[in-house]
Amino acid sequence: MKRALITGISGQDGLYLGEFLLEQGYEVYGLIRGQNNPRRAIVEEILPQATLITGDLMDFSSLLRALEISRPTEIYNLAAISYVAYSWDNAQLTSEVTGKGVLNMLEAIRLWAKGSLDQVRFYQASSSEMFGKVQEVPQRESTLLWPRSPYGVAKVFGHYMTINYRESYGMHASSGILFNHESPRRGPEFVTRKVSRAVAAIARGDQDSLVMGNLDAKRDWGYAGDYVRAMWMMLQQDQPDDYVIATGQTQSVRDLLDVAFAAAGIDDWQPLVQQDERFMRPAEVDLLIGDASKAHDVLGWQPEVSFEELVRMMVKSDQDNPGRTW
Ligand code: NAP
Ligand code: G4F
Repeated sequence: MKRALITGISGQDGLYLGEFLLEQGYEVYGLIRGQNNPRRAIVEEILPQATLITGDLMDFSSLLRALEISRPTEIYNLAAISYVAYSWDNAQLTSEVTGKGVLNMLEAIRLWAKGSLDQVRFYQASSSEMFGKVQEVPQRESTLLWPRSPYGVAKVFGHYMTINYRESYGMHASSGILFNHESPRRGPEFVTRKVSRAVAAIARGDQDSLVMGNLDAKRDWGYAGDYVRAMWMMLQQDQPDDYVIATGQTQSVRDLLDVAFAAAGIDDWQPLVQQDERFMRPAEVDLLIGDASKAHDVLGWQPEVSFEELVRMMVKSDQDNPGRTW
């Protein structure tokens, strides 16, 4: 039986990946942090067959312990401080977790696996945020990285460290450069979920308006369920590599508002939405659109859910489950 260790199992992607790997017959282990993590109950509800191990990416010995307990053949490093806006206010912490945490995990694997490093495969959750001030449109694996946030800089460190372990130790270490992906389980701090929750609340009459930041930013938004499949596909390849995972379409935050409000039967959202400086960022990533040709050709991966289907799915979920944050 294949055994997988997922860091960040309590996050959006960890929950979908856990479900996917259990369906594939894996024994699934997940790293969960804190002594009384409120998200543990969510993981236990969605993934009752998974075994949870306490640990933190900043605590090297806890990573070694997690490896010893789980003895994984595949490790998916999804844990991170992942909210870009937060990373300016907590730049050092973000660097420690999202950046140096990757090195901690890679080094823990190297020391734990010793002579059997070739028996272990590693996935790193790299990000399109690394492209930042984009130097090419669309962005592909070879596009120059120009991160625009402490989060983006930390992800670049983790990305190159993963490549370095591949080149230095022959480790089967792959990076997925994933563009934005969303779902009804998306954290409420991210723009798609903030909008889907607000639209549902406004349509119910529980909220009057919505305060937003930059409406002109464009993102390549896909569905998280499609993207975790790509992570797994990368680790099934004979050779490790880096892959862009994206839909190849881009929409603005304004487009997101169009589709989300229309899904609730509201055609004119302009009077309901205000903009405020407090949601603007010190430096913005204006345009992301990915070229996932390599993933299509080598992995045979294709996204299955369109942007419109995704947004409608999220609004419906928030209408059906008022108050739920995951
Ligand atoms: P998420 O929902 O924010 O989940 C982040 C996970 O990391 C949570 O399980 C969180 O645990 C855990 N975590 C945070 N700090 C930790 C620490 N010090 N030690 C151990 N675990 C820690 O993120 P996501 O959307 O699932 O994304 C998964 C990964 O993909 C992240 O690395 C993210 O940066 C990256 N990524 C995401 C996207 C996207 O659009 N979703 C795109 C590209 C890359 P708690 O539940 O305890 O907070
Ligand atoms: O949903 P967001 O916060 O996601 P962002 O910054 O693109 O980052 C997400 O995707 C990355 C992949 O590229 C991941 F690596 C990262 O972990 C995370 O999952 O913001 C999207 C856009 C931004 O341009 C932001 O300025 O929406 C704009 N926006 C406008 N008003 C807002 C708001 N974002 C948020 N969160 N809240 C607003 O009110």
